[in-house]
Amino acid sequence: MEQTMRWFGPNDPVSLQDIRQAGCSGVVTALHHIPIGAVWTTDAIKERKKIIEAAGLTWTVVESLPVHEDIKKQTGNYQQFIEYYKLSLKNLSDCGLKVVTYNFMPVLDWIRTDLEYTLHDGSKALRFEKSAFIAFDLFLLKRPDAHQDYQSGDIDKATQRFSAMTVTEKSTLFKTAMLGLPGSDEPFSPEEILTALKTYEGIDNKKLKAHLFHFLNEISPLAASLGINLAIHPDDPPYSVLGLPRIVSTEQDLKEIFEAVPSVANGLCFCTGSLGSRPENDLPGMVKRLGDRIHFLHLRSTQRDGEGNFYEANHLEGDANMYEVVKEVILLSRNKQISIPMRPDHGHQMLDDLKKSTYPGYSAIGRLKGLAELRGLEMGISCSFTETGIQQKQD
Ligand code: CS2
Ligand code: MN
Repeated sequence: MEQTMRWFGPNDPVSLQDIRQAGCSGVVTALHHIPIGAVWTTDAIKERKKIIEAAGLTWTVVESLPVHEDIKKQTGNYQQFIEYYKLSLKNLSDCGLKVVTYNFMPVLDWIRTDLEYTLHDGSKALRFEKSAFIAFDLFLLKRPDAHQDYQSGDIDKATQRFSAMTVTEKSTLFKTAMLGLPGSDEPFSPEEILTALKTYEGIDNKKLKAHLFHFLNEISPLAASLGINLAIHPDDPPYSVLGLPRIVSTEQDLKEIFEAVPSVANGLCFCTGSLGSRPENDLPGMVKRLGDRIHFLHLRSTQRDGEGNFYEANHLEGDANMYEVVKEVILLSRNKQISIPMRPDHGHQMLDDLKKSTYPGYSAIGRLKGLAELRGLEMGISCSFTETGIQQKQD
């Protein structure tokens, strides 16, 4: 695996020097200052590339080239936005970029209810708590008809949970749930969210899938001809939230996406954290079966409970069987003679970083720890394979 870390650009409190010292050869970044939908010019791309290379690193993966909401809904000038997307891909390829990550989640990216969930050792993790989220939806956002999406037992639990919260806890929950987009510290306002949610009325999973397939049919041939691999990021969490459709949550979803556009350029960012918070997703099996389309890896683990809650665990602990995942990745890499870019996706806020303010999940030390553990795991498995003469992928 090629080791990388995410860098949010020149305003990121974690520097390129930090990332280099963590042992990375590459960074994963995006031009967050360019409005969603606008073309990334070669000048802007080159400028960013120059900064990264001056620090002795490579810009390995674009994360993300965001997809405009009009493309997801097929409203307004969506065909024009698809053309802009193609232009950005062409410009990225002209500058030597080869892997482009994106997602197709309506309105919001990831959702958590707690950014400071304190673990037994005092470090902090991101957490999703079902009752708190339902309480947010029903009593803070006050989404019309939200109660129809929940079972009465869950509503009772959320009601109790909410009445036990202090005013400060309510306001923190509100800000956290509305954060939505990594790379921005600007939460949405409730009015903005409610208006955006309304624009998805009439768009169910089937329709959103058709819109994704149209988009992929448009961009994949170009990506293939440019030598760019597209990597769709799964939904986080991998199920419907706030009544919105979600279509990149299961192995079946991914199979349909790959069948709809058979080109290998139409691929996946295999995020074990997002997919792993849904118990039926068999992560090592998915690497085995979908391996040809995996162009980028996000490695992290979540710890679920039986109640629909999860928190982000240490990279080698929690529910993801990281040993089996990394073993499958190594077999895949040997078989295909490639090195897939990987980054530790999130890390705990710990040690000196507890005093600092960074993008949620993206402090330096927790990610460094995750990366170091994953790198050790990879080396151990690789060496044991070499000793036992395992070279090729098994059935
Ligand atoms: C990331 C995603 O921070 C994260 O959880 O893994 O937000 C990811 O960058 C996007 O969904 C990709 O478009
Ligand atoms: Mn991820």
